Amino acid sequence: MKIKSAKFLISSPDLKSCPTFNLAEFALLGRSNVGKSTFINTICNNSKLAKTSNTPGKTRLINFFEITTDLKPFIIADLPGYGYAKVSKTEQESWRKNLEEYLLKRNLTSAIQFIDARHEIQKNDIQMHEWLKFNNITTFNILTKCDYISRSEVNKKLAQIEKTFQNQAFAFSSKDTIYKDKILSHLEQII
Ligand SMILES: Nc1nc2c(ncn2[C@@H]2O[C@H](COP(=O)(O)OP(=O)(O)O)[C@@H](O)[C@H]2O)c(=O)[nH]1
Ligand SMILES: [Mg+2]
Repeated sequence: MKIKSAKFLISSPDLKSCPTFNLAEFALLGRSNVGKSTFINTICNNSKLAKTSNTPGKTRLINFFEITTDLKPFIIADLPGYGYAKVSKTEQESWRKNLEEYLLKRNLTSAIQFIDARHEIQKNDIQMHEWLKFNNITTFNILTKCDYISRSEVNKKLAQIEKTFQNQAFAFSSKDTIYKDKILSHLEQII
C-alpha cells in the first residue's frame, strides 16, 4: 500500500465531539514524546502534518488525520500521551476517563501502542497494555527511535515486546525509511 496524501481533519477533546468518519481508524497510544506524531509525519512524508515537540504533554486533544492511499483511505487518531507527570492528578484523571471512553466506544480497527527503543518497557506501558487486553481492544506495537540502537538490539527488543505483550511488534525510525513498508503492509492487511 502506498500513501498518496494526508490531511489534518479535526481535534476533539472527548468522544462525544469526535465525528463519525465511516473509515478504518487507528489510534496511536504511547507515553508523551515516544514519537507518535513523528510517525504520522514520516509515513505521510510531510514533516508539518502533525505537531511534534520536545516538550512532552502538550496535546490533550485527539487529532484526526485522513490518509489516502492507492487502496482504501483510513483515519489515524493521534492521542495525547500518557505518563506525563507535570499536570495535576485531577487533570490526569479527567484525561484518562476521556481516553478510556474513546478507546472503548469508538469501534477502532486497531490501537497501535508505541514503545521507545531507548528505554525499558515502562510500568505505564504495561498498565496500558493490560487494560487494552482486558477490554479486547485489538492492538499491535511499534518500537520507535530504532536509530538509537543497533540492529541486533532492535531484534532483541522486538522479541521482548512480542513475548511480554503477546502482540505483533514492528520496528520504526523517522531517520530510516526501511522500516516503513512492513508497517504499511500490516495496515493494509487489516483495513
Ligand atoms: N532520532 C529520532 N528521534 C525521534 C524519532 N521519533 C521521534 N523523535 C523525536 O522525539 C521527539 C518527540 O516526538 P513526537 O513525535 O513529538 O512524540 P509524541 O509526543 O509521541 O507525539 C521529537 O523531538 C522527535 O523529533 C525517531 O524515530 N528517531
Ligand atoms: Mg504528539
